[in-house]
Amino acid sequence: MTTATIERIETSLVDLPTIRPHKLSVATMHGQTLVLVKVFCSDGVIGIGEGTTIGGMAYGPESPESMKLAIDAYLGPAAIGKDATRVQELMAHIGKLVKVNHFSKSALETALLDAHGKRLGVPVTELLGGRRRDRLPVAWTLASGDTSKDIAEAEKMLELRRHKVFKLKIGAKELKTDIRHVAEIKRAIGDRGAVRVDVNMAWSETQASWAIPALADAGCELVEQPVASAGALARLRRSSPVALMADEILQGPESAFEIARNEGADVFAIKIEQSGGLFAAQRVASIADAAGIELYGGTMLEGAVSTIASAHLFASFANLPWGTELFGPLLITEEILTTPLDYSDFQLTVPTGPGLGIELDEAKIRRFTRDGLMNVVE
Ligand code: MUC
Ligand code: MG
Repeated sequence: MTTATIERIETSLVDLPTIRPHKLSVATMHGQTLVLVKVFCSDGVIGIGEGTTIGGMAYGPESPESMKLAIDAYLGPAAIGKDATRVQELMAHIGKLVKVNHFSKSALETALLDAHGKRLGVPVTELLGGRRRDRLPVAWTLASGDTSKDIAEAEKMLELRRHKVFKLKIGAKELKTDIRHVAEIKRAIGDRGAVRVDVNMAWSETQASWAIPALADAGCELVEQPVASAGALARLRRSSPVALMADEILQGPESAFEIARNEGADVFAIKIEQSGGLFAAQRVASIADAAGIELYGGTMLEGAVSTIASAHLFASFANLPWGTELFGPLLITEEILTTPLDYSDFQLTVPTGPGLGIELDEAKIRRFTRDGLMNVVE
């Protein structure tokens, strides 16, 4: 077995514009900030990782700035000098020193796995048990805030053969307005595509119990996180005519176990960042499998690095009946890789090279790095 220690960790914030405003019930995004993490090892191997969130602190407790600070001041120093070939052991050590901070841990763990895959000459999927599929179905989120613009966007995606599953962001408007919006889009798409919604916890239980059957009548096949409370989601599930998916309440293996125990969701939106990293997300998937809960590969609107880290994990899942929403890089105006990802025929190809199997366009990254600053921990 090769030996290598961690010598240096660099972090930077990369601010990238989005192709259009992206409207969720919690925030409207005009850009996305990637927290890029580079881990430099004593054997010359460099691993890259990424953290993102949505709308600053509107979605969850971590922001890009707080992730960078957590890595610079705590996770990074705890990793310096440690064995880079024992990723699980190192992340367990960091877990004792740093509570929660799931997104920051995911960014660092991704970089460690990328480095270790490069070191061993194998894709990250192989470090996670092995690949079961080479391509992943990818849904697209319609969130322009305007029904006719969303229909035009869906038509374009169908014509390009890039996406045929559409997730609609609702919850910011009146219930009836939102339901009309969903019905009009489904009517326009017909059998050419599927429609799902994500409410991002905006509704009360009584609002949701009225709206969910109406969404089902409109042709919506899945409702994601309609309410904030896990208990309310479990109660709604008992009479829901469509599948209900947990997202925000799914914060790693312990929460997954609680939701499963309470029969609180039909589907889990698994996210590597929200779970606390790829290994934690893998444990969430195992709990779901054991409980008969179906899987969906979620996103934190990640850039190419964390999107591909997620893709390596999702490619290893035994069951992935609801596909993925790994479209984050397509929402960003800039290509940050030397070789763009392959999105075609409604799917994303999982790279086959060592580690994540991708390479950053460093000149492009430098151009969008905030204040030209890169922090170094050594
Ligand atoms: C979420 O809540 O699922 C995923 C797609 C999208 O547009 O927002 C994200 C976050
Ligand atoms: Mg969601």
